Amino acid sequence: MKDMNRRGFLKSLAALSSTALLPLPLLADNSIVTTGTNDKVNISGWKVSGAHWGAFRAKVEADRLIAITPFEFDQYPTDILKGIPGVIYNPSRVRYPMIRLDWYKNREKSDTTQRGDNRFVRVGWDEALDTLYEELERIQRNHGPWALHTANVGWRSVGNIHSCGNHMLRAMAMHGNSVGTAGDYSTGAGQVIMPYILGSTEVYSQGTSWPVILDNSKVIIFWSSDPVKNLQVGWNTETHEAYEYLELLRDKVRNKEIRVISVDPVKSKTQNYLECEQQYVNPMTDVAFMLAIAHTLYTENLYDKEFIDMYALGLDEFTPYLMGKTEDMVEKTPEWAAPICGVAPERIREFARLMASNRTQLIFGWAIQRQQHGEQPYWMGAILATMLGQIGLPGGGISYSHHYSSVGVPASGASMPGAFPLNLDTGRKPKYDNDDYNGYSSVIPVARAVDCLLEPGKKINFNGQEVTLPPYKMGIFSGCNQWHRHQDRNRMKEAYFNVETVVAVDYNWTATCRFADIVLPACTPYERNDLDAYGSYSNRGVIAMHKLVDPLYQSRSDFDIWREFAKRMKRDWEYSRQMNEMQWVEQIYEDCRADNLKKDFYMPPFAEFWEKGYVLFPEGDNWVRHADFREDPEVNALGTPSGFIEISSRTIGSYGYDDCKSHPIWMEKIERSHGGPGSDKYPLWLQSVHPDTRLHSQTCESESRRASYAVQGREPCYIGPEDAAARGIRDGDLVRVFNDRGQLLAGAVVSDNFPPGIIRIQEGAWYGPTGPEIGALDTYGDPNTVSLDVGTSSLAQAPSANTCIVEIEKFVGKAPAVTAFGGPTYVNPDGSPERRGSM
Ligand SMILES: Nc1nc2c(c(=O)[nH]1)N[C@H]1C(S)=C(S)[C@@H](COP(=O)(O)OP(=O)(O)OC[C@H]3O[C@@H](n4cnc5c(=O)[nH]c(N)nc54)[C@H](O)[C@@H]3O)O[C@H]1N2
Ligand SMILES: Nc1nc2c(c(=O)[nH]1)N[C@H]1C(S)=C(S)[C@@H](COP(=O)(O)OP(=O)(O)OC[C@H]3O[C@@H](n4cnc5c(=O)[nH]c(N)nc54)[C@H](O)[C@@H]3O)O[C@H]1N2
Ligand SMILES: [Mo]
Repeated sequence: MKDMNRRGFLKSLAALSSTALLPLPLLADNSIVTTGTNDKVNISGWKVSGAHWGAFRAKVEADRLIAITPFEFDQYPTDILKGIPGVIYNPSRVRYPMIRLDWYKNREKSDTTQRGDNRFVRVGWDEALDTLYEELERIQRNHGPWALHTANVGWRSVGNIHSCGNHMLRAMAMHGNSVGTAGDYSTGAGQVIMPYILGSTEVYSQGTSWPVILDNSKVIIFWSSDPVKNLQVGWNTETHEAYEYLELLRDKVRNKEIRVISVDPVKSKTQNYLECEQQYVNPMTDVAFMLAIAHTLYTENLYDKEFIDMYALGLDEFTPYLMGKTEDMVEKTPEWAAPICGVAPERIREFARLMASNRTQLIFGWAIQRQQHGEQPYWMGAILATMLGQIGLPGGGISYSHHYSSVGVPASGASMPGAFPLNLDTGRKPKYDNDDYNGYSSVIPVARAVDCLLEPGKKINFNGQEVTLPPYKMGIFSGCNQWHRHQDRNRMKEAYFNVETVVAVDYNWTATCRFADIVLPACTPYERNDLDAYGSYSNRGVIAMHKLVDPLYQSRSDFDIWREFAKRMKRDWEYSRQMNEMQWVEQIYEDCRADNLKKDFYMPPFAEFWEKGYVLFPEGDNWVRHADFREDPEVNALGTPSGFIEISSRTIGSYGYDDCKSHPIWMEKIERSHGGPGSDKYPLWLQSVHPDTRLHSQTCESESRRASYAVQGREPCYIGPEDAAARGIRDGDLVRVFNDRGQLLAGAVVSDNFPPGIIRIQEGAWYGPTGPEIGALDTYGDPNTVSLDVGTSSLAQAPSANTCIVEIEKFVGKAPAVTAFGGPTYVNPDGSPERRGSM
């Protein structure tokens, strides 16, 4: 199986019966998740469903999920699947509509400092939806659209009909306008800067096909990219097909056919898996490293002048900075960079020579742009690739997406199913058709939502425009966990004192519910019927999402919740277009089928699809990113202002920002470990990368899953042996991680993967403070308790989660119990304990 090439894979797809395969043990064993046996499973009669972390089969008996096993075509299933039973059955489920105690009594005049004390009153659905409706009426009548923030949707579950953000937004759009968001937490800096440089976001673009890379690249640099960890999940139901290529790459590394280097401060999962080289770099200093590489390419004449002449603009405006003739008047030599980035000068030169003398594929991840000045390393990466002159060649150039959603797996070319509409139908207007934002902006950069509450009316720069922050009075969250994803909990608490009403719609009692006023219980994706695209970029097929069990407690699907809400405006018929759940599933399937028929992709009639559970399309052709531009830069001009690669950008320069100039520059950070600002007091860099064990905060609620990685019931905090020894910390100890912004408890895991000065807590750990007050100790280990909430720069205003320094100590004394899980404290309106709710 090891040598299996694409053809082999396709053949095996065809040969598969309804017996599950035993896959290669790259990620997980293929056991029945809930029983742990390794026997082959006879899946006849098992239902099919999908998740961001893969498709699966489920055995259901008497409305109870008994067992799940990976989808028969998934050769590299992930252990995250084991979290699914615990997503449905766990003590943190949102069982009933709930209203926060003091809000229940005083509504918009409630004591907002009590928010987070977790005392809630159980109400019926009608009361909850009536209350929400009255609140929206009040907001639109008394204030207007600037006073409602419909927070951007995050990693809501897969499934095109129930995409919960679409439901919430469509329902809100029927009632009135609101403050929306631009960008996202994932690639906020990258998606704004790259269109100026290479003409598209790059981060969400299909990349050169893996087979092309494997056949042509001689050097591959994974730069802040950990695909073996991060390809476990995808935006749509993930196929995990890219792992096959990583497996082939490992063989090529072993056989010394391809040299792979991981530029990362830590030994990543990918580096460990491929057993490839690591190039250590001090955190947040990659730009200095890259400038010195560029300096070597330039001064040693290793750069491709012809390519630059033909395809790029602005080298002449950049090189004076490189050579120390402008700005700081410092030449960006390897000797200059070494003390900043921690890479020896000779090694920097070797790096430049290695890249220039081989077909080199650069593969950037996203964490490097999730830090202050995160635009700069992306821009510098593009400049290096341009100087190497290999953009558009097979196995050369630069990619910003190969760690994501199986980018690089050749796409089938088939159309994927559409989604439930998030906008109003054509010609329809909101009940309050008011566009007067009172001078405030109607759209804000997503990560500046907390600033709005602390600095109302402030004018900030954003991508060449001016944004005036609206001091909204009400916020609605659905499909995102704001109290996981956003930075700096204590700053958030202070800000939220100024919001009158917060609504959360979720199936699990996350911290976002705890810090809300009205909480509506959605059901999980396993309690409703739906369908999803199989493969986010490969367009591999369409997967049915069979309802596995009925909605638990009083939870309802997002569709049902918002259709019911729309009744309050007598617009439920319009909301649903008079179709029910299964009619929508069928309609969207049939639309997709009709599209594909035109393209000669066969899809069976709906009933047959639903019974079988999936349609798969054959793989498409190999593809090389930017090859068309290379072939003819006039006809296939890039989407940049000039149509060429922009080494310097006059457009960005014209904005006059001092934190994002007309070409990349090295800028010191507000705070930085390894000798940077603030490191005397807080010497450790806290990286909060994406979890190996979860999708963000999802599945953290699964008790069995959590037990498989938690340390003394807390989120792991990874630390290197030297830092641990220096502080008397041993593997398995409870530790307190802190800085001036906050403090948290976590469980130490001592690992050789972490060099001195660097610790890791994976994002998505549920926030569970000892109390609602500012500064309270977080009992489970949410890294955003201590992270920094600043925009990357005036250009993108994106989150800077990875700019964060801390200190850590062994926790002594009696540790407070973990408060993150288990739902609300049920109380009666007089505040006395209510027993019914918790039953
Ligand atoms: N420190 C730090 N912070 C980070 C990051 C980092 O690297 N470091 N990364 C950032 C990034 S890139 C991202 S994308 C964000 C992710 O942030 P989010 O997208 O907010 O994270 P999730 O945990 O996936 O939250 C999804 C929520 O939706 C709920 N949900 C799922 N399905 C449904 C549904 O069908 N209906 C309803 N009503 N609710 C549903 C889930 O229960 C969960 O609470 O985090 C960001 N935050
Ligand atoms: N298993 C799993 N996979 C996921 C997700 C998940 O939650 N779980 N989330 C998905 C989502 S929403 C996103 S946005 C992507 C995130 O994708 P990324 O943002 O690329 O992923 P991270 O895991 O945060 O970090 C990747 C690597 O960057 C390195 N790194 C961090 N800072 C620096 C730096 O300053 N310099 C250098 N050279 N390296 C640095 C880290 O050490 C880590 O090895 O992942 C997706 N995939
Ligand atoms: Mo993300």
